[in-house]
Amino acid sequence: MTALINYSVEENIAVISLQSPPVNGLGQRLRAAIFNAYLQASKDSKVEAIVIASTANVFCAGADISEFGTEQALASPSLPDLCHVIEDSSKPVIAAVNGMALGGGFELTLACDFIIALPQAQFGLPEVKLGILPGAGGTQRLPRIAGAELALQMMISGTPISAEKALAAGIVDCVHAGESDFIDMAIGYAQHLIDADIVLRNCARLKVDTSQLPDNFFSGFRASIARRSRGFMAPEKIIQCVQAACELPFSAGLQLEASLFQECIQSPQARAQQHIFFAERAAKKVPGIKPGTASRDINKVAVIGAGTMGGGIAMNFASAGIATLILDLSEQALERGLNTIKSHYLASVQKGKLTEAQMEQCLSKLAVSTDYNDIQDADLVIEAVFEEMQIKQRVFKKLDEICQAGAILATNTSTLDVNDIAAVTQRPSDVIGLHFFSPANVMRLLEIVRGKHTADDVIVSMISMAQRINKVPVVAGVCWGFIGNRMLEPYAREASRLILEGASPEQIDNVLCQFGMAMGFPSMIDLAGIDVGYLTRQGNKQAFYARDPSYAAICDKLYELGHHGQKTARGFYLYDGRDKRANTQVTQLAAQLAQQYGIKQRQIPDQEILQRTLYMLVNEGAQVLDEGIACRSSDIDTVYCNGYGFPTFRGGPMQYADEIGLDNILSAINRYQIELGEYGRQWFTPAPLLEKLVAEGKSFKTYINNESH
Ligand code: 3H9
Repeated sequence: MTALINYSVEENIAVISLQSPPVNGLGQRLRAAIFNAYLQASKDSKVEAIVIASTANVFCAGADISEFGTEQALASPSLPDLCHVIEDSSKPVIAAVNGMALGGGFELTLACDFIIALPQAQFGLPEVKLGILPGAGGTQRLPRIAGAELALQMMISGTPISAEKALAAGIVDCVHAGESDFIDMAIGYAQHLIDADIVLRNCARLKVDTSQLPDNFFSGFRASIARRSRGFMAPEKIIQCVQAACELPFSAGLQLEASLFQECIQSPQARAQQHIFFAERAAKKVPGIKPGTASRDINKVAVIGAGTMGGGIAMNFASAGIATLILDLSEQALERGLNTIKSHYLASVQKGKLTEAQMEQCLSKLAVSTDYNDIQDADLVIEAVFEEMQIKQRVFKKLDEICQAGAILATNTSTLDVNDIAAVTQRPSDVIGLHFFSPANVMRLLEIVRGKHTADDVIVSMISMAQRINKVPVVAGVCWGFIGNRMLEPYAREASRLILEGASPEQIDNVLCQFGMAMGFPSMIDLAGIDVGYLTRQGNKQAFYARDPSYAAICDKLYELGHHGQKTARGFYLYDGRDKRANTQVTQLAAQLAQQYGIKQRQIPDQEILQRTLYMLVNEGAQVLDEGIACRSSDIDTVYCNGYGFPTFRGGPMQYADEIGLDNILSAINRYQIELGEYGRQWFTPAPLLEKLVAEGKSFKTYINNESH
C-alpha cells in the first residue's frame, strides 16, 4: 500500500506532502497520516516550522464524500479535531497550495497560520452543493479572516475563488509567481517567518469585522438568495453559522456549526445531493466500453441548421474556442441565426459574465455557409434541422456523401430513431445522437444516444467533447424520446389529464413547484412550445391516442387554436412578455373536453397531483432501466436534475423513489389503477422491474442493467 503522505525534514522545516489520489480526499486514513506526521514534527525539537503541501495537481478536495454515512467519517481524528490541533500549534504551520483547495481541504488551510499559493490555486467551500455546510470550522474561520460578506458568498454559491482574489481578500498571504520550485519557495517562506518571529494566527482570538455591515445584512442576504435557494436546507443553516461567527465567541460558533452540520448531513437532501455528485461522475463511464478507448480529435465542428437550436448548439463550441461552421439553406436564415447568437453574447456582456474581448473571441470562432462542400473537413457534424424523419434522413444522405472519413455525424433529434437515421448512410458506426436541451447554450445536460452500430470510440469522443463544452453527458439507448422525453411523456399525460379532471394549470404548477420542480408541466410546456409537444407526440401517435382518445386532449386543443405558449402569448397562461396570468379559457376548454370524453370533473387533492405525475415518471424510469435504455438509475437522475428542472435536493426521480420507498410507489400505482376506473386500468400498470425490486426488498440504486443500450 502506498503511503498517503510524504514526510520529510529539510534542515529545520518539516514538509507534509499529501499524496492520496485522485484528489487527496480527507478520508480517515489520510487524516490519521497527517495527524501523525504533524505530531512527529511538533515533537521533533529540530523542526521549527511545518509546511503542508500536495504532490498531486489538486491540493485537497476536502472530506472524502464516499465516507459520509459510514463509521469512517466519524473515526478519529475527525477533520474538525485535526484543524484544531493544527491551529493550536506552537510552531508556524504553512499551507502551500498548488491547486484546488476545496471544502475540508480549504478549511485545513484556514487552520494554518499562513497560506501561500501558486497562481493557478483556487479556494472554495462547495459543501452547499452536497446539501451540507463547511463542518471543519470553515463557517467560523473564514468570516474572521475574510469578512462575513465574502465568506457567505463563497459558502452559498459554492464557487471557488482564484489565488489572486484570495490574496486580495487576505485569505492568502503570498502568491508565488516565480520560476523556482514551489516547495523550495514554501521552505524559504517558512524560514523567513521563523527568522522574523511573526505572531501566529489563531481564529479563537479574532473577531469578525462587522463595522461595514448594514444592520439588515443577514435579512437582506436571505432575501437576495431566496429564489435560487428555494427548497434547499443548507443555505439557511450556513447563514445561521455565519451570523453566529459575527455574534458569538469562536467556541460557541464551532458548537453551532457542528450541530447544524449533523442536521444537514443526516438529511435526505444531503443524501440526494451527494448521490447526484457521484451520479454525474458515474455517467461518464459506460459499461462495456474499455477504459482507455482513444477518442477522435475534434478541431472543427459543423452545425446544420441556423435555427434556435442550431444557433445555441454552435455557441457551445464557439465559447469553448472550437472553430464552428453553421450551415443553412439561405443567407437570410444564416443572418437571422447569427444575429440571435450575437444578441445572446451581448446579453452576457451586459450581465458582466463575459468581457467584450471574450465575446469577440467567441464570435471569431463562428463561420457560416450555404454550401455543403464547406463542411467536408469537419470532424463533428451536428444536424439540428426540423424534427421530421424524412428531412433528417435527407440531410444524413448528403452528409454521408460529403464528409471526410472518420467524421462523427450526430443528430440532435429529441425523439426520432437514431438507427433509422444512421441506416441511410454507409457509415452507421460514425452516427450518434446528441440531444441538446433548449436553450442549448445554457442547459447543462447532453443526452448521447448510442445507436445499434455506433462505434465505442465515437461514444468516448462525445463524452469527452461534452466535458470540453461544459455539459453533463449521459449515454442513452435508442427508443422514442430516449431517457428524458420518454419519461416525460407519462408525466405530461397525467398533468394534462388532471386538467380535464378538474385541476387548474395553476394548481398543478403550485404542487410541482412546492415539491421543488423548477416549474410545473403547464408552465414548462408553455415555455418549450405547445406546438413542439404536439409534434413529438405525432412520432408515436399509435401508442398514445389509440389507447386513450382523451390523451393530451387539452394540449392538442390549444395547439389547434394556435395557442402555442409563450411564443404566441397564449397557452396554459396568458403572457405579457414573460409575465403570466391565468387563462380562464383553459378551464372552459377543459370542462368541454371532459364532457366530450365522459370525464367527471372534481376537486383534485394536491397529493394526487404529485403522486400521479411523479410516480408515473418513476414507473417509466423503471421501464427505461429494465429495457437498458439507461444502464443505471443514477443516469436517469442525472438527466432529470440537469435537463428537466428536477430538484437536486431530491436527487432525481429514482433517488426520490428510493428515499420514499419503492413499496409505497408500487402500492399507490396499484391503488390508482383501481380508483381511476377505465383510465387507471389503461395507464396505471406497474413496471415489472418496480414489482421485482419491491418483491426482493431492493432499491433502484442497487440495480445495474448489464445488457444496457
Ligand atoms: C467537506 O469537505 C466537508 C467538510 O466541510 C466537513 C467535514 C467534517 N471525496 O470530479 P472528478 C472523486 S465535503 C471523495 O471527476 P475533476 C470523484 O468521485 C467535500 N471522492 O475530477 C472521482 O472519482 P471517480 C467538499 C472525490 O478533475 C475522482 O475523485 N469538496 C472527492 O474533474 C475525480 O473527480 C467538494 O465538494 C471527494 N471530496 O475535478 C469537492 N472529490 O474517478 C468535490 C472528487 O471514481 N470534488 N472525488 O469517478 C470536486 O469538485 C472535483 O472532484 C475536483 C476535481 C474539482 C476536486
